[in-house]
Amino acid sequence: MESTLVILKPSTIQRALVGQVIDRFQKKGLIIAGMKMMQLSEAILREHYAHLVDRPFFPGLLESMRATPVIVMCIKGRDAVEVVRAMTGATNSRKALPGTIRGDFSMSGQENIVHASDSLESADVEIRRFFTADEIFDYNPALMRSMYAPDEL
Ligand code: IDP
Ligand code: MG
Repeated sequence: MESTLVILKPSTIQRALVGQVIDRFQKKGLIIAGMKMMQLSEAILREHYAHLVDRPFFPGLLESMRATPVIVMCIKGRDAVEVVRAMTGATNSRKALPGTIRGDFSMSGQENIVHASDSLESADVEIRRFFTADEIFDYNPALMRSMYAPDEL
């Protein structure tokens, strides 16, 4: 099973969409292996968004990601990285397809509801960036056998 990192961004907290977004992941059959609220520091955001620090919108992104605490989630499932990315939709929410989280809940390129890891490699790094080992729980819901065929587990 793969694990991936999701961040419910400050706009999701402000707009009271936390429950609806988490509901989508749970209904899909993804497992919440870790979840907590935290205030992101500039330092952790510079690391997390290292690929964007030189972009003109970066100061605005920093401010936006620090506007309120966020909710960080470690989400587990078969092919979880790809599945969660697909559920998230395109970066610019106006281009994100209807049915995706960004496509359904946002009109913005910046205020786009969730972060989701873009590869297995970044998921591993990002989960360790936001969680300590004892904050990730290794359990399987009782309904696991109804959610997957035996050869998919
Ligand atoms: P992703 O979140 O879809 O992986 P990235 O390119 O990694 O997209 O960008 C990280 C975040 O930076 C985006 O989710 C968005 O909040 C913000 N961002 C990316 N491009 C722009 C832009 O052109 N203007 C404003 N914010 C942007
Ligand atoms: Mg990204």
